[in-house]
Amino acid sequence: ATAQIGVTGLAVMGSNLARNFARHGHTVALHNRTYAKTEALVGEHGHEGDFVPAESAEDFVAALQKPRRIVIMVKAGDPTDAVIDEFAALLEPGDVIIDGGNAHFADTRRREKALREKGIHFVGAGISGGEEGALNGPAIMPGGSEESYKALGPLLESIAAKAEDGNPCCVHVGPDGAGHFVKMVHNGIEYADMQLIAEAYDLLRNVAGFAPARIAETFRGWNAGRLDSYLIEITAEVLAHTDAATGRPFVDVVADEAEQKGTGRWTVQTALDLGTPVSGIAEAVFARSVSGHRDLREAARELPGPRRAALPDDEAAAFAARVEEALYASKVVSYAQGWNMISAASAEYGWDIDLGAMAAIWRGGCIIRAAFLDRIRSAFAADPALPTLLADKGFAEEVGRAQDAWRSVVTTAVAHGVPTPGFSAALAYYDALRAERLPAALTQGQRDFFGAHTYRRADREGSFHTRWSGERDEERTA
Ligand code: NBP
Repeated sequence: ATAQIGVTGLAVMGSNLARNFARHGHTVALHNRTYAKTEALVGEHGHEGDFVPAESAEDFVAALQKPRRIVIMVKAGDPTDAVIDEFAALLEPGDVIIDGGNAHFADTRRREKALREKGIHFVGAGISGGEEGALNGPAIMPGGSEESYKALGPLLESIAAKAEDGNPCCVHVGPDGAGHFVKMVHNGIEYADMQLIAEAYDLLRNVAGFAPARIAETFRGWNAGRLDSYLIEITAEVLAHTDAATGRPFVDVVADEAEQKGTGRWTVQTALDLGTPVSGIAEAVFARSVSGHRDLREAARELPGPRRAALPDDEAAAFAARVEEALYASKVVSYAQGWNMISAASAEYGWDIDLGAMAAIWRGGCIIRAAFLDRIRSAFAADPALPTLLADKGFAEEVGRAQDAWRSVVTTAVAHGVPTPGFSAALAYYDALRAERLPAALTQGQRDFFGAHTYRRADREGSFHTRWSGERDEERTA
């Protein structure tokens, strides 16, 4: 046995990860259900490093040094279960199975428990960065036991992206499903980021009246400042692109119906179960969903509303600067919500996740990589128990300074009939957190009225009910 690691499932992600391991000097055993893919990989890229192609699962396992480390990169869901079962039968206690696919964290918890009973370590590893990241350095979020990380950490860290300070974008997140959980929230935050950027574009197009090429320039400018990030950078590229067939801006020839593969939806479903408000992510998921309802949009096309008229040129540039502030403030809110969700899950499942470390490993390799994440890392370094990012002194000051512009942008959007669910929901969350009193008191009164659900009083302890249908006197119920 010569291989330090094995990869099974050699579609685009698995092939690229295998090549990444090999390029870093590891001997990599290769396996795929359809052997032709294994042969093709060795044929095309065999010169990049030491590969041990195996036709059968048995040969693959035999090629691996102990403890055996097998990365599974097959389709999420049933195929992953089938492949786990196939290999678990061939492994010994102490061996490690890594699922690098996009599994739901609840599946990872189930699989980890089943394999732990056999003495096999199961590591659900979130891998972000797409095909390019898999080959040149992804952000890696492995869950599982401490012991499994000892056997695996150095290998994963060697192929992970490196942040600007040289540290690998890979850290042991926590037990069982913790890795896939944070990967899911990463994707949810990615949805929110993309929605906020889309709203900024819509405002620059339909309120400021900028053409796509000018918006691309605006985003390039923003990318040199505090919004510096992969997503802003590629936004400028997409907006600057011209469709070869028509000569029109590319963004104008693409159907305006956004699709999704499901991790945003999982994030929102899970947030509902955990009781953590991630309104930025939810609005982003719903905005994609609204865009896809061609039937509803056709039926409502003629409804009255303001005509979209561009601002005069001298006002447009000042408006664009305010959009940058609104985008930044809304982004801080959606990250605050995402971190709040990770913190809640960590407490719920006993994962003990280092919140600052998540920001540190997302600085490189992954889709939400951004200079901004270093600020989040420092915020948690200064106060590991920070209840919300909005309470960090630096973020509080910045968002405070942006809030006039933020309110003005949302007001302008409403007046012009441009939908900004992300900007608006973020502002509503900010105002809800800072409110001295919320109308939730009235909600409690209504609940007590129709359902005797009781309420607590602000001025004394206990649970109370008002006899609404009688004398309206109050009784203490607990
Ligand atoms: P796919 O998700 O398209 O899966 C194709 C692979 O699964 C092939 O190797 C195929 O083998 C194998 N497979 C299937 Br399908 N059913 C199988 C079964 N019953 N038994 C054994 N093997 C089976 O590949 P991918 O796009 O490379 O993604 C791999 C994983 O990584 C997925 O979970 C995906 O969600 C995740 N991911 C993808 C990206 C991305 O950017 N694409 C990013 C991050 C994570 P065959 O060759 O014999 O058909």
